[in-house]
Amino acid sequence: MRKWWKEGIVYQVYPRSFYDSNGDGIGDLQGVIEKLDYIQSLGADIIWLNPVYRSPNDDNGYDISDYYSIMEDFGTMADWEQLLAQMHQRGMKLIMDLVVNHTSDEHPWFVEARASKDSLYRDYYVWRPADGKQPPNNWRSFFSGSVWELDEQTDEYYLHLFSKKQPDLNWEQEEVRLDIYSMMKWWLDKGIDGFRMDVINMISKPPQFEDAAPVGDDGYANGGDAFINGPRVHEYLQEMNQKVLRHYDILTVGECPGTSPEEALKYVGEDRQELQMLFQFEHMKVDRSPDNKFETIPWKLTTLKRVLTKWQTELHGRGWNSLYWMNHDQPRTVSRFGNDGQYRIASAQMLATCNLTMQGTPYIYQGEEIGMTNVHFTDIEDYQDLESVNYYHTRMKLGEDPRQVLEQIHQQSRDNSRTPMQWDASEHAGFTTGSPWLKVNPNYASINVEQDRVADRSIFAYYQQLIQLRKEHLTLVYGSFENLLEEDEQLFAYVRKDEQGTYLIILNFTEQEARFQLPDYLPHGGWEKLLGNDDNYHDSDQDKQTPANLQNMIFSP
Ligand code: ISL
Ligand code: CA
Repeated sequence: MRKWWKEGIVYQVYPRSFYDSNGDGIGDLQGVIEKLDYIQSLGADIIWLNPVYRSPNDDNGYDISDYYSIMEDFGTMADWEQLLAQMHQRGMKLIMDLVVNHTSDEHPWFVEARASKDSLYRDYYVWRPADGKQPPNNWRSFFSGSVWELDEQTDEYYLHLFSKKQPDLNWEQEEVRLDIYSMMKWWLDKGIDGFRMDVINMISKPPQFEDAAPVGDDGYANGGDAFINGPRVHEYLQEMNQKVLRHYDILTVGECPGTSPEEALKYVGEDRQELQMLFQFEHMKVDRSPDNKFETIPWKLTTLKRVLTKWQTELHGRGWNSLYWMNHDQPRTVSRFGNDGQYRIASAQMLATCNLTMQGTPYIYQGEEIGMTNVHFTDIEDYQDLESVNYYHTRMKLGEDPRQVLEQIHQQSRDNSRTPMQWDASEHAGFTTGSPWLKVNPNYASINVEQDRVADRSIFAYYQQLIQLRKEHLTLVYGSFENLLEEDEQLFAYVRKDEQGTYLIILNFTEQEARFQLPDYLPHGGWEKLLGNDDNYHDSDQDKQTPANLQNMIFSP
């Protein structure tokens, strides 16, 4: 069935780093309002806004101390209402981040909860008695160290999968769930158009909290098998759907690390009444060691294609995909999957083509549309992301070489995506007139929105064409997906097809030219090139289309 949230293009705004309207060095809501023309001109019609709620900012807003207020750094509720109104006037939709696996430790619920064992809010969080000096189990937090923190006052440990300033809510407690549902309704009744749900597949933890294996050199183990897609998660989401979601025409996307297509269908299967789509992370793992996200490993195109193809085909007709190369937690797209040197522009365009010609709802992260790259801070002090900073200090304690650890951080740090948006070549890339909260990538003088606009080959303009094409050819949204070259390490070629048409997409992921052989069962000759960035291709070449050097083409017969 056709749906606005299937046909829409999402632009993700990380407000802290997008545009600073008042010179305090921090991006803000008025900054987003000022740049709505920019986002709309790209062709995006939905914005996913990272958390803007009140927060002490231990994890840049993912530690919420009041779900009903706006963070002062970002502005006021009036600013937020103005943003929503202006977006709706333009026919754009606003998706808010929903962070309900945990709150801030400064949230009044937790302040109350930790005050005494008899507090009315005690059971809003997960507590275990202190038995000697050992935490209740050996799970490692996503941000290093134990998932348990001893609360001295009541001599019990509380659970935090993320930082110790992000205590996990206890979803077993019905009052917690009902309070969350009321809060969701409150925002939906203000007129928002959906939620991106932070680590929503981790909200149900088996109460036994058994040790996990294997134990790493830091003394901890990954407890994910227990709490990822935990025992009651679907019960909770069906309840949330019944009580809240089904009463609104909204987009819902669950962030679900560690989820296979089979598991995914339990969340997004059309018969399930849970969510509409989720973010899967399998393609975010192709270049990482399974035990350590900071350990970059060489990746193969065949692996990436296998993962993407599996999601395309297994969800087809049964659930809906979301498509992305990056977000605020991931390295920059061109640096990771393309080439951020000589072929930066060609590869940014090629990767854009891939993201925008598969089945699912495409997400574009701020700066991706101008080919922004990873940053290489040489001093750990320049990194702000607590995941990177904690990792660094943990590895230092284990006696590792600081240069090597910094090199790992260069590749995989979340700050790669969080450096300020590069608007122009003026100081601080035109992001702020003040001093930015996180240093601007030094390459801003050559990579910025202004520069891209006047360049011979504009990435932004290419995105515009691509989005236009997708909107005009709905087969690119709804059609089936067939991977043509499973074993090829250079080309990703696939066919999108339905009653309306057939489309052939050829992408070269390498720096070398590649030869594409049309399979016999596809028409030979008569293909029209709709879009592409390979200037060397001529229509007379029909059977030997050769996308060169990280370039790509889209054809239709
Ligand atoms: O497990 C991962 C990828 O395989 C992680 O990147 C995981 O997705 C991430 O740590 C969860 O992210 C979300 O919740 C965090 C917050 O810091 C991130 O910014 C947010 O996107 C805690 O709220
Ligand atoms: Ca500001």
